[in-house]
Amino acid sequence: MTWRIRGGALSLEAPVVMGIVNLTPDSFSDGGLLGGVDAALAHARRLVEEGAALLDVGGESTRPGARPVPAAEERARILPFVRRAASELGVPVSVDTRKAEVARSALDEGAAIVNDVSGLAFDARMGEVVAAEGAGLVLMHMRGVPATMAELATYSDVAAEVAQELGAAVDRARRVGISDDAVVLDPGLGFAKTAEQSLELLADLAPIRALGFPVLVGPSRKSFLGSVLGVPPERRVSGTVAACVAAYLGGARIFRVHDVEPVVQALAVARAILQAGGGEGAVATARSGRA
Ligand code: HH2
Repeated sequence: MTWRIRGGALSLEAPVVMGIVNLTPDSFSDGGLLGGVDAALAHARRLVEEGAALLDVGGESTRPGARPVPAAEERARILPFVRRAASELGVPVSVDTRKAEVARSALDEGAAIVNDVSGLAFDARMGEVVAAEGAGLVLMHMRGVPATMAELATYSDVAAEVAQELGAAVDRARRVGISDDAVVLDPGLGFAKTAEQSLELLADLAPIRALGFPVLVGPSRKSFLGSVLGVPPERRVSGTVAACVAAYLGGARIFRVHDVEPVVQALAVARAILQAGGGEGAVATARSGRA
């Protein structure tokens, strides 16, 4: 089980934690916390020491109602970091962007993965950039854009409809020649989903897994955890850990989080328990009713 990314492949035998580096002034939980490139690199280095096997760098907040950022500004925010992170930190760098020209510049600077929260629906040229560069690709599910997505959270069966719409994103990727082994799917927790719908998706990843791609989840500090816990983002670490473990038991392989060490430790213990009980995958298979 591997994920083909630019310049190599990443093993997904064990759960993979992707550490978040937000170079934005306005992200919902950590906006503006990282100052210059040196501070961002020090933060990223700590995430790698804590066990992040990947880093995901973003220069545009996608929280509900966030202000869109022009491509030139997004590039200026992330490129100096991408350049140094890709050469100095020893783990693949993913760029969290919906814009083809930002993705292309980041890949030129050494990034290996494009994390497109629009699932190739925002920028018609994005797929060609990913295909031409042989980058890994995260196709996340959302509807609309951050300004409108909250109004689009209407589903009769959220797990089935998200899987169907991710299937359409896979078709977009295939049409431009992106190979299946470069693709990872993400239900898009909190994106055009109510808190209940995000919880429902975590409870039932089987329809998405049935598409046949590795699954990534991004529950980190999100408001659906706040709706359960009644605490602000910085106090949602334990909730994030619980969501990651639940998703792992449901078959997810990659976990996009701010708080790397607690998630790495929790997943290592969950994996050890699964192995002690007869092998990884046993719980996910039993829960999906296909045992
Ligand atoms: N969530 C956020 C941003 N990018 N990418 C993927 N693949 N999956 C996610 O769930 C996801 C994502 C939102 O979180 P964050 O980066 O912390 O906040 P902001 O968008 O405000 O920068």
